[in-house]
Amino acid sequence: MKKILLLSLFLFSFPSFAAMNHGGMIMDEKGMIMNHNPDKLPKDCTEISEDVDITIRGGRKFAKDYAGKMFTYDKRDWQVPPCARVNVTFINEDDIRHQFMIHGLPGYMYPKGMFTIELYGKGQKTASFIVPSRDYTYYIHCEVSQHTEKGMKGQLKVGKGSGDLDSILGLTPPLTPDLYPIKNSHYTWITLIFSILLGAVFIRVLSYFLSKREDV
Ligand SMILES: [Cu+2]
Repeated sequence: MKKILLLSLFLFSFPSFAAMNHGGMIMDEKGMIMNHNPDKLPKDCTEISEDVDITIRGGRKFAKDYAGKMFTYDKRDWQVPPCARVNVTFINEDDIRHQFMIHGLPGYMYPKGMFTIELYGKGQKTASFIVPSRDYTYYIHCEVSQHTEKGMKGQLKVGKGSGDLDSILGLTPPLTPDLYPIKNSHYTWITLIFSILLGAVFIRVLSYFLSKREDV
């Protein structure tokens, strides 16, 4: 009886006991949060300077104005003060998996320097991370295969940041742009002249037959 009481106390002490918490990972049937950190301060911060709430949407529809791109976020550039607590609400508007993944955070607090919110389909999740004090530009992306290349990339500047990252839609050009060069040889010119001549002959023949019809 005592054991059951203890067990139920243990279970109900968690707000969501259906979700599993493995180390820095919180998972359920809708998605996953990695390295949620609402209170642990980076070594170089004495206190949380500010709470910054960010709502970010991800999906196909936000990329429709960008040629050759398929997915992106509704906004791709943020700036927060040093030592801010960033509360991210990530909304996935697609029926496929998307992530909000930020890299370069201190490894002693965030394993592999990452903080991630992942949604397996339409839905939303909120989690927090606290940024260090130095001016730096953090890389944000969706790691699902080809999604970064197809437009799902952004940046978060802490303080003044450390410059802009490349290939952010509407902000910076790609490092290696897609090029489709056409190699013109003398065959190109021969084909072009031949096509023009053929077109001229066709027009002459057509006008001849039309004038004959008018004569009748
Ligand atoms: Cu994605």
